[in-house]
Amino acid sequence: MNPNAPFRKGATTPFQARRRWLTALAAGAGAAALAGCDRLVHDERVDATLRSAEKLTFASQRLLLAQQPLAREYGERDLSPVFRSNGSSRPETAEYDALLRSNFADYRLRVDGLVERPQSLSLAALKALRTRVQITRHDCVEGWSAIGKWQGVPLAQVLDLAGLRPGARYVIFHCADELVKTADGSGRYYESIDLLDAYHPQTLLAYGMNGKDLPVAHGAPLRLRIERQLGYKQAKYVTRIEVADAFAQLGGGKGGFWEDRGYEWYAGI
Ligand SMILES: Nc1nc2c(c(=O)[nH]1)N[C@H]1C(S)=C(S)[C@@H](COP(=O)(O)O)O[C@H]1N2
Ligand SMILES: [Mo]
Repeated sequence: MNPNAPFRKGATTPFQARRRWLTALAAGAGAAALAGCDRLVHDERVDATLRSAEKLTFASQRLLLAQQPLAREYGERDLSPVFRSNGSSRPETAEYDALLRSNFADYRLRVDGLVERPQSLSLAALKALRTRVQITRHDCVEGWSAIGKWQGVPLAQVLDLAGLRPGARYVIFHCADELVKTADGSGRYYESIDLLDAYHPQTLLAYGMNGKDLPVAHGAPLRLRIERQLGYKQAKYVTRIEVADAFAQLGGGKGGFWEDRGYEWYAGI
């Protein structure tokens, strides 16, 4: 069995599980279209036709994208000799300084919101969960790329620990840094993704980079890797994960620090 398979509960095949789940996600609107897609989806010509059909719902389009789910993975020899840091390179708060001094022994990842069992996880607890290593290319919207090796726990594992409650649709990442210094904290970095990307097998909470602990400049002790989207979605310095039914209530209402400043929420590569 593929240990990275996102759906492996009971006797249900991954395909059935995904269909049921996506059908629920479509909340009725796209359900009819989805039922049709399931029968046709293995035919590439049909895929192409469907992809171009404007009347498809968002959920059905995501079902098609799920047919080519993995971002490309590379080999050790492809690793970039230099992987630059971008945005914040160190949160400038007393709390973060204290965490750094203890080498993150006192760090806790909070998981709350629409979950059955809110969590407060130490780095050791996160490292004790299933681990995954992947070598992928990071693409920043500013026009640079770099290939790095990431080690971390699949976000799906952490979400399963907490257990999603009905109504859960988004996973919001709260970060320790303020990219823009403000009096009211509105410059704090945050991001959000939907459940399809949250349960993607390459979506990790990474604590390791290129075979070492995640460096401060790259988001220590924990950062998101979501490999089919652009650099600004890869939230660094994650301190809290909130499961929610919406993100309009947060920040500028667009789902992320850069989204609030005009960037796309879905930053597909
Ligand atoms: N918390 C936080 N996460 C962040 C940023 C940031 O400034 N703060 N910058 C984003 C951008 S635009 C990019 S390209 C990547 C850069 O990751 P790196 O520093 O590991 O290269 O982090 C993203 N995640
Ligand atoms: Mo970026």
